[in-house]
Amino acid sequence: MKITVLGCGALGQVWLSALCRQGHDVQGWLRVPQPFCLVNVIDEDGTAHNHTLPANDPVHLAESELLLVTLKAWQVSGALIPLLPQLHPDCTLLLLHNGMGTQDELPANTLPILQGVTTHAARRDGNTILHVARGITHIGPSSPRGRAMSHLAETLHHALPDVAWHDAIAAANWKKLVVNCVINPLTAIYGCPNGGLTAYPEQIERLCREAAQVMVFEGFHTATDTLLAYVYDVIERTAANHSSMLQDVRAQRHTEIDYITGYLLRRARRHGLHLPENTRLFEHIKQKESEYE
Ligand code: KPL
Repeated sequence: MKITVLGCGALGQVWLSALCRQGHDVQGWLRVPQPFCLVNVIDEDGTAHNHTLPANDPVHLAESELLLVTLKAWQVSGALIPLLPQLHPDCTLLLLHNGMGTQDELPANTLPILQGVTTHAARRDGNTILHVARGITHIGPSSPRGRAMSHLAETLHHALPDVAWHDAIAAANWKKLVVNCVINPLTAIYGCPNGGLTAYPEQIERLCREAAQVMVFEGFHTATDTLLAYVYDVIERTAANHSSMLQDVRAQRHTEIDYITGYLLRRARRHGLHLPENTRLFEHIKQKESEYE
């Protein structure tokens, strides 16, 4: 299958390497155009995979059947909008990032669009990408034509298992959004690994209570306790991780807060809900970003 991966960061390189090893015709697409991209991934079992792959080839892009977008949420619309006119009308877009709301920033189009969330963990170490934990990628349709693309789950699963297809992906997206609303800002504020958050049970409970209220208004069947159990499960499974927001704040990078807590607050406002605890965290992270030198 002909595939372009937009965003060659840690997760993008893990996918490029996995798809290439599976025999797919893949290229990377970088912000600053390059003829090649170097992919160096070390799997969690220590196996190294080095590839030199084509990059930024407009013919490859125009013939791609899948555009896999692994950028940070705040980079998506800026990078994707100029590419949309160059895509084949049947090219499927798969958006794989933390947070929600990027699709609202895209112009109306008729492409099949899929949205996904993943629990694979990868991080950069110099010029190498460490694939530190295998996980599950949940994907599903978020445009009418996306519904006919379930076969892609199988294709992607063969390259980088596990991939699960969900006809109703919104519920999985919201659960991951809640996890990110709790873990990401709190770890960035307290400067601790995910496991350190067990010291803040009251705050976690308030955050989940507020998120549950919004989810119920959005039409999902959930409750504070269900979300709490899910959040604690992720905290436990990723106890040693440094969340992406903690890493962003430490490196003085733009965070994904606008698409995580910011998205939750925007949806809450539409339902006339006020979320004091989430608002406080949102403002705290915005304050931190404004203090970067
Ligand atoms: O998605 C994550 C992130 O760090 O962005 C979690 C699930 C919190 C894992 O660290």
